[in-house]
Amino acid sequence: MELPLVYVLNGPNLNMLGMRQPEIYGQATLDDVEQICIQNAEQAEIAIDFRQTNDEGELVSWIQECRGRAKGIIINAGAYSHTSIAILDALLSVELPVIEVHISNIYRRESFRHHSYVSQAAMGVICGFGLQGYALALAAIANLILEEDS
Ligand code: CA2
Repeated sequence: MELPLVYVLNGPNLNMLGMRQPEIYGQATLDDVEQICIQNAEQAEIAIDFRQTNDEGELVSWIQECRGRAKGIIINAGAYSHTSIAILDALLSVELPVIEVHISNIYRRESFRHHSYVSQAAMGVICGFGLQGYALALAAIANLILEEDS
């Protein structure tokens, strides 16, 4: 039986994880994030497509690509979360369950990070739990997909 596919999309500067600002984002790298996702997807019996881009348009294209292919989207859109109506529109257009993740607690940071356009398209938001947020998001989306299919 084919496992349901979930896209795990990461936005700008997340490729820099582990290289700078460890006091905010920790020591782990994006490869470590991917490994956590692979392990937790296996446990949750879902397949994942894990990607990162610094390009807003590419994120929009990847979200559009999910239509008819994926059962859900986990997205850390990085700083585009706070600015991008294009990403919000793409997420709304695909009509899939979306979970938003942020490594840091965006509400304990600068006020410009307190609003996220992505949240408007999300079933739920996980922030402030570091890389563990991706594991939590995978468990949550697996449940949502199970509920939808039953
Ligand atoms: O906390 C998160 O996951 C964020 O989405 C990370 C974004 C930030 O703009 C959001 O407000 C919250 C930043 C991506 C990581 O940027 C780095 C920059 C330098 C070194 C390491 C990471």
